[in-house]
Amino acid sequence: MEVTVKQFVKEFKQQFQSMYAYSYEEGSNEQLYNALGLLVKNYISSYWKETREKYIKNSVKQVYYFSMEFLPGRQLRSNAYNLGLLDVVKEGLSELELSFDQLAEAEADPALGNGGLGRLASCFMDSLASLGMAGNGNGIRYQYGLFRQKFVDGYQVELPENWLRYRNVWETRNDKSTCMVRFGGNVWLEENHQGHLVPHYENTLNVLAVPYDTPMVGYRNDTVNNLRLWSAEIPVEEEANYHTIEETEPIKEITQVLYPDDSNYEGRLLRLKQEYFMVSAGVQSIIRHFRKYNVPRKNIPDKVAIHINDTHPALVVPELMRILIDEEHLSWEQAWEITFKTCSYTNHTILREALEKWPIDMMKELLPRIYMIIEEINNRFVENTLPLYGERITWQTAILQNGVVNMAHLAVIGSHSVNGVAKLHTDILMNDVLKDFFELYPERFNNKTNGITQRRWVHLANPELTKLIDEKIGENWKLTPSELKVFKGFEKDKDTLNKLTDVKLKNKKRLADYIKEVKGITVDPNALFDVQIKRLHAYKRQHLNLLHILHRYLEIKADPSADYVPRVFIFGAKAAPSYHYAKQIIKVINSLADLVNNDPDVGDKLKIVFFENYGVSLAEKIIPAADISEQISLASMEASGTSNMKLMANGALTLATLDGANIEIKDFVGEENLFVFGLSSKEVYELKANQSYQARELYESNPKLKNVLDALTSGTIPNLQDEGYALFDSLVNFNDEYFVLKDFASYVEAQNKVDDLYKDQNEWARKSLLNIASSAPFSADYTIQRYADDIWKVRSCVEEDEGVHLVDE
Ligand code: AZC
Repeated sequence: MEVTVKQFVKEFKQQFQSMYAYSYEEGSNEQLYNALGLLVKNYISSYWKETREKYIKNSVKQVYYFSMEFLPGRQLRSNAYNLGLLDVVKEGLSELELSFDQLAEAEADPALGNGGLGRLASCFMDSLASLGMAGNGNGIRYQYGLFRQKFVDGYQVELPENWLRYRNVWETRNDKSTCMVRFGGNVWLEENHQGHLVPHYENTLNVLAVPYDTPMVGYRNDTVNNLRLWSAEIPVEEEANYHTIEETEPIKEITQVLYPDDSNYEGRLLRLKQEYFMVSAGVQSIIRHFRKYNVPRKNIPDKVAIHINDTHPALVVPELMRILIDEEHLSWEQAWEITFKTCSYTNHTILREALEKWPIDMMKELLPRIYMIIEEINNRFVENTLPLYGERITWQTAILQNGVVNMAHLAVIGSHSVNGVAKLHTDILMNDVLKDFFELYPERFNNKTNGITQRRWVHLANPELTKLIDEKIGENWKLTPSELKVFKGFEKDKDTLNKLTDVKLKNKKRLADYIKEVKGITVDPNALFDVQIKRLHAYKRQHLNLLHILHRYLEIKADPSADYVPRVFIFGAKAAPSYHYAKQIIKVINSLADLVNNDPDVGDKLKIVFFENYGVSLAEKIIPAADISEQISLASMEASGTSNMKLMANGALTLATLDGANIEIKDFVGEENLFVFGLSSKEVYELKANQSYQARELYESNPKLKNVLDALTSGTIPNLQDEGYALFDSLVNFNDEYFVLKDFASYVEAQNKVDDLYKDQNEWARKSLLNIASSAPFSADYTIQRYADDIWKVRSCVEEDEGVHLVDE
């Protein structure tokens, strides 16, 4: 978009003054940021309006991505960038002696998700808009995001994340588009005069769903899509029925916090309420919008695709059925045909505890009409399946099983497409987790390997690298990511390799300064920066990393004068508040950090930095500075991973098990350009099947390993209560569920190879360059193109010469 610096400066001053009634020179960073954000939003608004009108005018098919989580990150920089205004804004502000970077830091980072799943949803929103496709997000406007993590004496403490404190300039409250969502009460069906069975409700809890819309700005293509987040309120006409603040709680709490405590019944009930609230409001507003198209209802699947992001929004299936039958008066068969063709589902995990199951009694009480519909879907499914496939398969795939509603089964049965998020993961779904369904519906299953938006994760997070690539191969790769492979041609070019090393060093210096500022730890930017950033979970094996660090520490202590490649181990990870073991791992790493970072024998040879409150903004600081990307989950457990892709795109070398998308990383960059170790998923399956694994035997037979494990309980690590014992017990006495000890030796061996390579900086830079140049297939633009072609059947609405242009992969 065209805005001159002069015009920007003038408009910014006016904007500030109109908001705060004094001059910008007196503004705080938060105020200046708010003014700037609103001004940028003003620039966006005309495109936002035009995009919406264009979609309606051309009767364009819309995708609705239903997700309980979105992790958009800060939006000022990326919005200005995608609009093509970033340089103008920076220049304008510097004329006013203001720093863009400083103002940008004042933006709250909306933590409306737990991790990979929510961030993927946001990368997808960016790609949908950048490809010019009509893609809408649908989710919840949690008043408090995921807890803010602090460490107190090395222990994780959770504080509320009040991200809306200073207002949110990007959102628009849209009172015109509210919906009513009903819970509980009694429902019965009665025939009306046209002979339709219609439901009657009494004593329901009625909740007003208020949408807050946020623009999703496409990259230089004038497209602005919508992310709609719902907030729960008391319906105005019912306000008089509420007499005390306490009475309003059941409504307000629905959108108060992300993932309320699910360790008790009340918490789980609230979660189910949230799911239905978001689903019902979303589906109602889709149907309302669909009417604008003036086409028959049977054509809904030609104009609407609803995507179910993990099982959390799976109630879309019965809710769409409810609306089509109860409100639109279609027959069951007509409604089912529409629903099934409209919905598609992505599975993001094989962890049993994450595959949602709701007690039938709870569902019946909270959502009586929805439960009736689920029961009918189940009955019809059983009726059709039993004669063809027999008892075993039918009962294993039924939706209602042993007193629970199996949400994955509901999602699969109600969707025309089911996908996993990396090749291995999809294979595991087909051959293990959902194998009976694969027998019933092989044609529904497909793989869509995850992706990331290079715009946020490379262009913006790593401007120096971006500049270097531009200098060498031109700027086409920004619009056509596959062009990045041209960069491979520079693998032997001394000048490029030196510059690449320089870029990395600069990024590491910046991170080192930040580490000093927030952690008070001095690290040497020339040391190897080894990064593991992701949720803390036993299957991701941060404790394998921990054991290796402890092993290193013991070696240094035994021989401080030997030649070591200096390393900084960097962690970022939140543990679920009720996940005790994960919190114990955090404590042990923090205590080990205290020991190592203050030991004069160790000095720069080894440092440990565990950042507090890992999230999108912190990731943007860490990733450009990483040398090694730790992707060390037990093979078969990590569905895909996405930090692996971001780190690769920023030139980190991957140290990986053959799990999730690591396998595809290896395939793209070549085995010689990363470090692979550990059991394969096949070996993991075999070990589990024949139950031959004896962790204690490994402990007793490998003296190095024994040494390390004993150090957990010997008092070597200061300031522990029972956390060292807890780790020891789980690994040795409770037979090490995630085969940490089994993979230890090959992990250490791989880590030694990492050191050897780092000594040859030229060779390191060459491999780093090859990783960058091979990362284009992980552009979310390609991933979204595949979803669009294979699942949603939607196309770009912009001219071929505008914005992102995918020729091939
Ligand atoms: C994650 C998977 O664990 C991760 O491997 C994958 O890359 C990511 O989804 C995106 O597909 N799953 C979650 O984050 N799940 C939840 C409930 O947060």
